[in-house]
Amino acid sequence: MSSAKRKSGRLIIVSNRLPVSISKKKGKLEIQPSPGGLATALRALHTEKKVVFFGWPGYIPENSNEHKFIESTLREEHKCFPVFLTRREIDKYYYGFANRTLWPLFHYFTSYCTFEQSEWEAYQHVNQKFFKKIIQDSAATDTFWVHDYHLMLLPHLLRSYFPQTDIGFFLHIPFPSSEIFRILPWRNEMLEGMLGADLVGFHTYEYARHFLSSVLRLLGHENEFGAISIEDRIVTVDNFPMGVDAQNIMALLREESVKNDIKKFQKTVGNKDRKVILSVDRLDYSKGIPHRLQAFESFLFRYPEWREKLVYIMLCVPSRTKVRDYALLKQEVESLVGRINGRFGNPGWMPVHYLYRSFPFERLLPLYAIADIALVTPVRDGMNLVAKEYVAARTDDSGVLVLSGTAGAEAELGEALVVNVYSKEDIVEALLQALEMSEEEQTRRMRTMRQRIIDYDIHHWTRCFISGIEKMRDLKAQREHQRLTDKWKRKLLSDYQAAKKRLLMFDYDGTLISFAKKPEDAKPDVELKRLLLLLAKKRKNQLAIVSGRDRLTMEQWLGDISCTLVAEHGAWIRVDTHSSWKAQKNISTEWKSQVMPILITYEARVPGSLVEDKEFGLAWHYRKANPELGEIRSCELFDNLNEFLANTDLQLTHGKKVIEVRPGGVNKGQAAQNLFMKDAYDFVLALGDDWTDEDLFKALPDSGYTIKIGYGPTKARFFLDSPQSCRRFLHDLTKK
Ligand code: ADQ
Repeated sequence: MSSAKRKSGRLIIVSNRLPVSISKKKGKLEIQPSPGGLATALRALHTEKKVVFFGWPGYIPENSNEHKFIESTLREEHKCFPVFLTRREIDKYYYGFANRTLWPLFHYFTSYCTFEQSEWEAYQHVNQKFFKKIIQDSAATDTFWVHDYHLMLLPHLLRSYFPQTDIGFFLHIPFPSSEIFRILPWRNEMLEGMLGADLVGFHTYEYARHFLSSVLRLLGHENEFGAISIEDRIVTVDNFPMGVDAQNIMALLREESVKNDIKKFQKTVGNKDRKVILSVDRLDYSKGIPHRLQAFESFLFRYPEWREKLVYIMLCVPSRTKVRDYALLKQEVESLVGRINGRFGNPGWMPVHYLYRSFPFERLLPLYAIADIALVTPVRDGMNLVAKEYVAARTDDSGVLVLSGTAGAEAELGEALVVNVYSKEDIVEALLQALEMSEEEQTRRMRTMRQRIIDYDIHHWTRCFISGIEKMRDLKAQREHQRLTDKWKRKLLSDYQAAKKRLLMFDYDGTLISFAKKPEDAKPDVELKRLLLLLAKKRKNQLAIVSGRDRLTMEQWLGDISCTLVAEHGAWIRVDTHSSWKAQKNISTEWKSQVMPILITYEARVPGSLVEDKEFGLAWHYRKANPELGEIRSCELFDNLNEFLANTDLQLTHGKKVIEVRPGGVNKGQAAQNLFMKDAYDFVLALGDDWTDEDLFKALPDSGYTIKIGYGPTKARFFLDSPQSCRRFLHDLTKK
């Protein structure tokens, strides 16, 4: 059983708003479900045991009695721990930084962004406030799942208080490209905040990619298949497309009251002579409402034969009404609706039915059920649950979804009619296509989408994310097990002391010395030379430096130490100071003239990169290049060379910021084995950082001490976190 399954703490969900909200009507406090996509998701978790929620209840208590009453009612009846905010905090943090800075920026509306120092300070302060409230009522054994752009600093705050605790973060809105993100003056703080989590989730692969690219460019952290090593932790970044509660939607559709509403609507708005087009949104500029209305107007103008044969029901739920841009949007939408109805309507037909209010979900469903077309055309949307709810509600597989390509949902709903919301033409033609679509084609498209929505529903989403956190927990436990703790270090040193003959094999770059921008700058310093000389001098020790470097450099830098030098990953060996270099086998170098021009092309294309010409190998280094360009080009070069070298016995490796080509059969493992066979060693130690050192670790017996410097998957028995820790460890060895 994984450690995850054994864990006994609670799951703590933290979001700006609780799944329920408080309001006061006629002097009486009322509790209602909160609006919006995130609240919908949280409600699905509500029934889970051992889940509790922290968030703002949407209300400012008028006195301490109300405060106490709300606190105890929410806690006891709804598993909710309210974080109360003041009017000023709501203005500056919620309406300010969250909704005038982050929301527009992350949705690519840069011209709507404000960058106010006081709002940023309020954002930091409220994240702190959440943190302080949470730690009062939680423990290190709990698992934390923090949601959305309001609380991006919280994972880091929790991490500094609970270093080992499991923390997940999910962003419900898009993560923009790094070109956009880096406009934010406090960009590094935001990234560091998110990276406090073990698992960072997004709706789509694209958002995850954008995030990884910002982390690389701004903080310099590389990733390997979405795993970022930060000091002694690993943060995994992945995509978890959120679903809807499809089973619940289908069950509600079977309820009498919903069926009655469907019948009623069929008689009034949608009958067989009149098609229904539906849209459901929060009134937000990211939802593309004016674009859609303008396209609808063009449609009525261009295709007069459709007038009176359709009706557009446009539901808008009020949102962020205190933000100026939202108030302006409301005016714009209302004036467009008025214009269309005035221009095309008549006493018996109103083209647009505009409803500006929130509906209980049971009242929304009949509309999904009767709508022939759902027109979901956000300009930019993290996911868009409305599109998925519509599909889930089409239990007879009829209906057409028109969906913009800039909604996250598009990645999963390719059978929809996908439009570019900025092209009026596109929407007009998609509307026509939808209205004229045959029943067979509707069924074909809808059935596929519906099955997907059923399979990948909201429960699947929560399960996947939580099991992602559990995997991280297991990984942490495994890494903890591999840490070279003081206890293990004592055991190693005592075995070292007791041994009669010891073989010590050390990689050079990234192990004995930190990486330098240029390979020639990583010369051994005085301290390193002293440590190596001391270790080599001990009678019982056989010291070997096993490197990918060329033999000339090794000779110049380390030639005076009485040890074995292995160069070019094992192609060359110099047994001791009195011997000369020997090639391990008869190696041809004819291939180099063919590979070199390819590497030179990349050297020219990637400023800062350079080609190293070794005797038996060639390497292209890109440590000094722009990290992102280097990563992209290195993958491209690797693919090119892979094909080019397919039928040769050359081997291609992608190490740390380097791509190398060298003859087959030459590797550090082979070299280690040759050394190991030479004598009867009763203590073997290997230190390395790169994956070329994995060959070395694999070649050694299980009783050997193998230590990886840095983190990441490894065959080594232990970890040390950096070349600096490695130095300290060498000091300890010299003292024995
Ligand atoms: P939202 O921007 O709120 O969510 P969306 O995903 O479409 O957008 O969710 C809206 C939810 O509100 C739906 O469940 C819908 O049924 C409900 N709703 C909309 N209009 C309503 C009305 N008039 N009355 C009642 N209910 C209404 C944010 C992100 C999205 C992301 C979600 C979830 O902006 O991109 O999909 O979070 O991660």
